[in-house]
Amino acid sequence: VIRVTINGFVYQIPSDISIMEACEKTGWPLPHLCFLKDINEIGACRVCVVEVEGEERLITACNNKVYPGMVIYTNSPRVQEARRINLQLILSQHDSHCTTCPRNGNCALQQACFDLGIEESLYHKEVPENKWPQDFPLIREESKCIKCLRCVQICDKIQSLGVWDLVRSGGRTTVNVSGGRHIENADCTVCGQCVTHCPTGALHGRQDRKRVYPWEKAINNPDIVTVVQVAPAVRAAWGEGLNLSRERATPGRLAAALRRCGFNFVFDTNFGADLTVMEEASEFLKRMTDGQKHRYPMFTSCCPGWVRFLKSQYPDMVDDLSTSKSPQGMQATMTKTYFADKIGVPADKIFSISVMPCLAKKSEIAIPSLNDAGAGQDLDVTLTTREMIAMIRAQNLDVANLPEEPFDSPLGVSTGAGVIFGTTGGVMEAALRTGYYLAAGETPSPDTFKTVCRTEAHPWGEAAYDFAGIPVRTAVVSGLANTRQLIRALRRGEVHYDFVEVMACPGGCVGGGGQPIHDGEELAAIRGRRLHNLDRMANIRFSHENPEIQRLYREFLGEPLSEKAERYLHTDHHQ
Ligand code: HC0
Ligand code: SF4
Repeated sequence: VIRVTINGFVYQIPSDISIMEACEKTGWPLPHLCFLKDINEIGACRVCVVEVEGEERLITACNNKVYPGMVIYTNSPRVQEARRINLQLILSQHDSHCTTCPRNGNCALQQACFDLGIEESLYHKEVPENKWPQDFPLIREESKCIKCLRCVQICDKIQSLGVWDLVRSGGRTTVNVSGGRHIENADCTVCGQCVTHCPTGALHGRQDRKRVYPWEKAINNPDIVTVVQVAPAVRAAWGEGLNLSRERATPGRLAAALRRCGFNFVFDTNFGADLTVMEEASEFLKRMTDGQKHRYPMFTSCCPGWVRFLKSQYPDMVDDLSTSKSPQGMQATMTKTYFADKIGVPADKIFSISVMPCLAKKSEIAIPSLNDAGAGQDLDVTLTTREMIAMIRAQNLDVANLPEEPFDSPLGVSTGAGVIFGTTGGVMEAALRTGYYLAAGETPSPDTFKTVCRTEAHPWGEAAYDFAGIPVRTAVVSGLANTRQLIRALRRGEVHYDFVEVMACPGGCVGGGGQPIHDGEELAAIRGRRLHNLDRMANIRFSHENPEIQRLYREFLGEPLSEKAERYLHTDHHQ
């Protein structure tokens, strides 16, 4: 413990922490744009500068440590003036058309300028026009980039991909796709972690709301039936963007809000998750008993960021991906086959939309081999949680006081197993619950397969079980740098598993690239707990006990892995 003085007050603080941390701990948080704890501590934006007695120059707080007896001023006139000048320099290269920016109202630069009383941009010059391909799900606007390098570091350190890099030099230095590549050829997984860590609107998702509205196109078109499905992780975060308390932001209120946006049917991707469990657990058991020796485990395939990663980084392992489609994909195909038959509407008159916490899902729906219903794409549009929030806001609804309503049936009834898909380890836990039942013929306690947290030894979690005489070794990982370590260990033969769940985004979909953004604050763990609570409160906690799933097999699919199930619910990842 050391003694420091901040703004005239004396504090005892731990030694060996940064000035930034010391100020935060003592109630003097500093403004910053580029700082991301443990990931980007480079002092590039110079907005966190402080004055330190005895030092001639102002010092960046994020990458300098405290020392005993240090005397710090966080808000002196000199500090304030320097911050304003630094912001003016950033603004000189920034396209400040805030009203049409996707980050309007949620932008660290906008906030810092407002807080520091910047009323006009002093040195503004025209910024270059955007040349980015507008059909890619992830969009970069050079004119909004403040060169904070967060995207470079997130992609490199957390996702091990290095899609972004600094290019050009001097005053023309900026960030772009590394190695002079085009984004389409840069092995980008479209996980969107760069988007959720960008302080401004320089990186954002492709906006697809205009494909659902204007109204005459899909919503309110009397010739078209609109169907929306909502992913598990969306319910854990949607309230954040609408200022709803946790108690108010229930799945039932979300269903009610979507109904008032004009969708004819509001379905739950959790139903699709239950269906994925049925197929994937059956596929896994078949693999475990097929008499063949498998060098690698079976990998889950529901995260399109992870699937893109495997295809580009380790193409020889693609055969070890589960052939089961993602819940989004299964739900979509059932919507335009089974459900279309039920309501007597041809598939090409159904406009099907999903709301996902994810950007990569926007690319998943365009993969030809996932479209099996025979009427164009099984899903027409995928919106992110952020786009859905904007859509609800556009209705001017009093969301907090909406009644809670059920999802529509038959693709809206789901279980606690489905809802935990949205958080790391949940797919595995849900699949093991049903897998055990299928193998042993008896239902275990739903809490038997709580995932083991990652250990000191590995950046992934592992657990082993006995399925009526079949030993089952499992691992769970999220974040692609962690995943790369796991895959290297598998390839070197250091670890052996039978079934592995991978999610590209740290914490799973709850931390997905389409979720509400809280500058630098990681909410995946809190949102994950919300999903586990929903599971605990659910009446049914096993996918195979979902009555609507049982009915779907009875009326349409036969049984898991039947010829029909293979045709509609499985895919060939090589296509
Ligand atoms: Fe996910 Fe999913 S859990 S990938 O994260 O499996 O996006 O929430 O919808 O499809 O269910 C995302 C979330 C999903 C799918 C589900 C899976
Ligand atoms: Fe998308 Fe979820 Fe995968 Fe992230 S973890 S890329 S949000 S599916």
